[in-house]
Formats: sequence, structure tokens, C-alpha cells
Amino acid sequence: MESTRRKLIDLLSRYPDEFVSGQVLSEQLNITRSAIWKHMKELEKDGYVIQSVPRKGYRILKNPDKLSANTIQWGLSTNWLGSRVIFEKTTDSTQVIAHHLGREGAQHGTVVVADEQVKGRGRLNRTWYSKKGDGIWMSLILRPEVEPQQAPQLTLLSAVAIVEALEEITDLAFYIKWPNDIYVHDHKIAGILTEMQAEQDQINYIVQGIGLNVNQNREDFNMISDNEPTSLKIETGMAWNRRPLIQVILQQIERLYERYLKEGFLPIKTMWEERAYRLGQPIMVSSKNQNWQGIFKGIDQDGALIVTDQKGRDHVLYSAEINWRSGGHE
Ligand code: BTX
Repeated sequence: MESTRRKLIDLLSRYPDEFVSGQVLSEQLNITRSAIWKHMKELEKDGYVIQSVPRKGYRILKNPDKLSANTIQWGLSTNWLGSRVIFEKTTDSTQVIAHHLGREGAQHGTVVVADEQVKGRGRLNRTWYSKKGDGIWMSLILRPEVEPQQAPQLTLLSAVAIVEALEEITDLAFYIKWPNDIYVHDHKIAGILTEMQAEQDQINYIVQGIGLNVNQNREDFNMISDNEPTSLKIETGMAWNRRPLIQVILQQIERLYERYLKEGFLPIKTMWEERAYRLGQPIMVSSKNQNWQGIFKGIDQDGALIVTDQKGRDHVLYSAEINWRSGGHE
């Protein structure tokens, strides 16, 4: 049932301005014309507006805004990412659900999406504000066959993929602040939280959380004082439908992930550095209780930060606190 409806959407979406006849649909899907009609009624329940004209056929007039496991999957052109989607109207955190599923053996590529999170979290248990209906709050379960120390590479990989997805659908330029934040016009629009369950030399699973602000207004961020977040709506002046956005993001992540498995981290590293915030510029580092100024040179093979100090020596930093904006002067 599910996959028939998915194929139906795929067929109709291929010819957006044309009618596709019931005859063609029934031949392609190998079901009767009355079964096609029943599927159309089900799609309408999920928010599709479908025009049906006798002797011409069917066409989609409007895709649904509504998020559900079905609407996320229909029209999603991935092979494995999102092959299972769990959708919750409201939850503490999609990370919690995904960890639970991961422990129970959920398949690689399972995606958990929520309309609202009441305990959304960032790194170091910071709060991630996840207002109802206004953003993309989702967690991916991944089971990569790589060494545990390579896991941070997957944060960088998804950051590049999200930037590519956002640049595909808007005219804005996005960049990545090491290691996990996406910025536009100096404001944070998205964050990535990669958590891992591993044994010494083997990853059991990774839960990668992605939070993207979509339709918030400026006043929705009044409670955040430290980094003036932004949303797609604030930046573009228009509201966005989250469903196609989720699909483009998943498609880009899957594409880059497959490239990573074939070609390794190097192409991802290059793409990441092309989009890196303040690359080649002075930044302040506070590590080992010392503050010093250096030049942000790039990232290494593991995704760690390379900063050159004033004597020209390179330092590899994994979790140092970086004062990005100051360059030592603020
Ligand atoms: P982070 O630790 O880099 O960023 C958290 C910080 O960002 C907060 O301390 C706050 O200052 C600021 N902040 C909080 N909410 C927002 C927001 N909506 N937009 C911009 N800035 C904000 C980044 O952590 C990783 C966030 C991952 C969120 C996803 S959502 C789906 C999944 N579920 C879950 O609980 N977390 C992940």
C-alpha cells in the first residue's frame, strides 16, 4: 500500500503540469483503475489536492504542507535514508527516540522527525529551542562501517550537505562554523548534534540530530541571548514548507555519504573548507587554561581544527573553545 502510494506520487510529480491518465497509472503500477481512485482519496486525506478530469486523468494541484511519515516519504528520492520515518507531533527530543530505536536495532537510515520538541538539546546539554511547527527537528540513525574516531567526520559531512540543500532552494550563501553550526549573515540558523554508541573499535550506531530554524520570527528568539539566531523566514522574508526542505536535506546527506564511503573524507574536507567560517582569519583560542591568538588554517583528516600560532606552529584542536568573532579584539 505504502509503496504503491509512493510510486503514484513519483509518477504524478514527474509531469507536474500534465494529466496522467488512469490507464497509464494502472499499467505502470499494475493495479486496477478503481484501486488508483482509492489511493487518490487516501492522498487527499494527507493534504494533497488532486484534480481528476474524466478522460484526461489526474494531476497534483498542491502538495501537502502537513508533516507526517507519509508526506515526508512520498516524493523522497533517496535509496536508504528515510526508508523508515517516525513522526511525532510533540516529543522531548528526537535524539531520545532515535537512541531508543538504535539500541533496539533500527535499520541504518531510519529518520525521526518531530513537529515540536519540549526538551530539544544541543551539545553539552545546552537547550535547543524547537518551537512547534516552525523548524525541522530530526534525528538520523546511521550505522557506518568506519572507526569510532571517524565519527566527527559525519558531522562535517552533514553540515556540507545541509548547506548544499539550503543553497539549492534559496539565493543565500551559508557557511559552517566549526564544528557543527550553520550560519547565514553572521547568525546561527542550524545546528548538528552527533552522538555515538560504540565499542572500542566499532560503532554500534550514530544518532545525528539536525535542528534547522525555518519559520520563526525574530521575537521567537528573544530568550536566546548569546548568538542572535535566525530562520529561513527572517532571511528570505517568506514562509517555507518544511516537507520538501526535509527531502532535499536527506537527499543531499545520502549523496555525500555515499561519496564518503567510496572516496573517503578528502572530498568532504575540501567542500567543508570552501564553506568554512573565518578560514584564514585570526581567531582566539582558549585551550589548557591559556588564551592565544592564531590563524584558522583548516581541518585535518579527522575533522579536527588546525590553528597556526604566531610562531608558525600548527595546533590540532578537538574541542577547544574558540572565540570566533573577536580575532582577539572583542
Ligand atoms: P549547540 O550546543 O552548538 O548550540 C546550542 C546553543 O545554541 C544554545 O546554548 C543556544 O545559545 C543556541 N540555540 C538554542 N536554540 C537555538 C535555535 N533554535 N536556533 C539557534 N540557536 C539556538 C547545536 O548545539 C546542535 C543542536 C541540535 C538540535 C537537534 S534538533 C533535533 C535533535 N533533537 C535534539 O534534541 N537535538 C537535535
